[in-house]
Amino acid sequence: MKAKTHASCARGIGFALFLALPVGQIAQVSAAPLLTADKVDSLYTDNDGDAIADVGDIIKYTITVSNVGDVALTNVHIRDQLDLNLIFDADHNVEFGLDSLGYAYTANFALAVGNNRSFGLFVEVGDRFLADSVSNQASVYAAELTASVLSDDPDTATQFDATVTPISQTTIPEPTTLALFGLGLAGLGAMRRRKLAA
Ligand SMILES: [Ca+2]
Ligand SMILES: [Ca+2]
Repeated sequence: MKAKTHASCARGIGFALFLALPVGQIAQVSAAPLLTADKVDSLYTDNDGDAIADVGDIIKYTITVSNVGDVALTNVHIRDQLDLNLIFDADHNVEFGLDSLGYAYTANFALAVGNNRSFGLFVEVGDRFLADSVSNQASVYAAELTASVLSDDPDTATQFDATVTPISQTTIPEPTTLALFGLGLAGLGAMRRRKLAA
């Protein structure tokens, strides 16, 4: 007769333990890592004082990550792909870096059960903005989670939705820009005159 393998012995012992355990212990709920991320926009610098973000103004996103599960979270970090017309504000950002793919990101951090942590992300509205709003959404990762979690705009009822910021369309070129534009035209005219004279 063939001898029992170690694996089959282990299975047998395991089955015996399963039978011996009280029902309450068998039904024990497993640990559930869980986090949420709120993303709120605000106008940090409003150059023309119109209370709307427009070219040159700085938007501050405040992203708050909360550990709402029953497991301590490690290697938590935020990644946020910026709209092409938003400029990462190197002067104000201290908690976010920018990678070569255009993602703003935080360093890894730990988050105990029930704790939260907020981060400020500063972006400047670029001068090629054609839309009347800009939409941004962050993703949050943790070693204990099998998938990333999308941020939510807490100002709207929809869950896990992007944060949408209105952008003003009434940007008037500054006098210096107009003056340079005029000089450029004058220079082109002079070049053309020189070519005709040659
Ligand atoms: Ca403004
Ligand atoms: Ca929402």
